[in-house]
Amino acid sequence: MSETIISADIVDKNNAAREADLKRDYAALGERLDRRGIAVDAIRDKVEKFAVAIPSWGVGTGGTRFARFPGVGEPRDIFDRIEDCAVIRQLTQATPTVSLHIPWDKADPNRLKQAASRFGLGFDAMNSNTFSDASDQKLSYKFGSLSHADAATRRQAVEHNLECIEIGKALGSKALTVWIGDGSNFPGQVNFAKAFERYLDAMKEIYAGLPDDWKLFTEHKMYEPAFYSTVVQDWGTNYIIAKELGDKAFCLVDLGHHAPNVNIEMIVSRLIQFKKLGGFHFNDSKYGDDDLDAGSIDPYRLFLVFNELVDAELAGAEGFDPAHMLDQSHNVTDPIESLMLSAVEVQRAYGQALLVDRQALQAYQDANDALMATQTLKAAYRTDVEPILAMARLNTGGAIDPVATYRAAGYRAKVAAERPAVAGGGGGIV
Ligand SMILES: [Mn+2]
Repeated sequence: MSETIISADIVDKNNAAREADLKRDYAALGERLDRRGIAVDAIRDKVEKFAVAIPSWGVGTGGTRFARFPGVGEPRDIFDRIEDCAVIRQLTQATPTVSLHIPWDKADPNRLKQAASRFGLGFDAMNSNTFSDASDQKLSYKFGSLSHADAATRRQAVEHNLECIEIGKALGSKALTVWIGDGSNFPGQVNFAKAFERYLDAMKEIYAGLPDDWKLFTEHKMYEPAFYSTVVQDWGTNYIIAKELGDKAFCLVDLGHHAPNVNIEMIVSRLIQFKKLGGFHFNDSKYGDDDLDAGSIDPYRLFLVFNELVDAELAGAEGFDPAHMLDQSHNVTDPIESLMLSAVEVQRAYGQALLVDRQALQAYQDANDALMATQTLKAAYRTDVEPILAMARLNTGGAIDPVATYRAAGYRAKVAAERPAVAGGGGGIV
């Protein structure tokens, strides 16, 4: 039995105050879904099994390009970060794993394992960092890492990624996510083809160090920190990388890493069709890589992404097992509250996508009935699945209302007293 951080009494008391209403809402929704031939309990069972990983860096306050305004009780190290992740897990029951970032989370692997298993947490994908310089680093990544013109700098970046794999092996992780900041700010600064060739050669060395049961995720990003070109710019480049490297290499889609108005759900469909969808960094954006909370700006887009995922899941697409991770930055909210709500939003999109009448949809598609086809999606999207999500949390020991319960528990005030404010600190967001 794993330990919990928020006392069970507080969770029970908060649930008891909401349980009768929830049961009525759940029964009413069940009746409505029954008329559509959908068993509410079957949807709830699937939602209960849905999981999304918390990025360790997400529990700290992020910064803007201009300033960082730390919150109170911010985690001081990875062990504090694990405790914050345990709170998110306890109240949502949707986030059983933590995704670590090296070197920010570097610590004795045995201690890390112990700290996580205390709260029943596991480790998701490892994340390497060659987009900033560590204090003890010999060569700088100012002008790139895996694609750097200098062989010794590329070697250092490769070694760092191999070290991430070694740490991950000790922790029971099964994947490495690589995102690089390499690119250029000026036309002519970098030779596109040569930089990509150097990157591919470096990635082949990393891939060679990957255990057989691991996956390698590469993350594309259109711009930032490089503002003219990036080496891994878009999903097409990412697909080429995954094809060049081999069967264990997959593309990771961060929802904020595309040009405005790009049809991300179609990219998702393509990657599924050609067996190269590795997983997601969920977040939301209005303009660029804003790293806002999942579903906060365009929840319909999140639903449409999940519509593709559920379509593949129900079709039993071979080898289809995408990793779900959050990747967001918090400047004006409590990161724990934002991460809990984002986990729930991702779960909500999954629940709504499970309600799509796929038989009807296909019939409308075949009949070229555009209006009814799109209304079929809308009917699922318009359904308020909150009672299903809340019932899934109640059934699995979570909170019917995670944020209200978290606030009632006074966790932030408690850790503010235990964790003195520190100047600066990590919190880069990729
Ligand atoms: Mn990301």
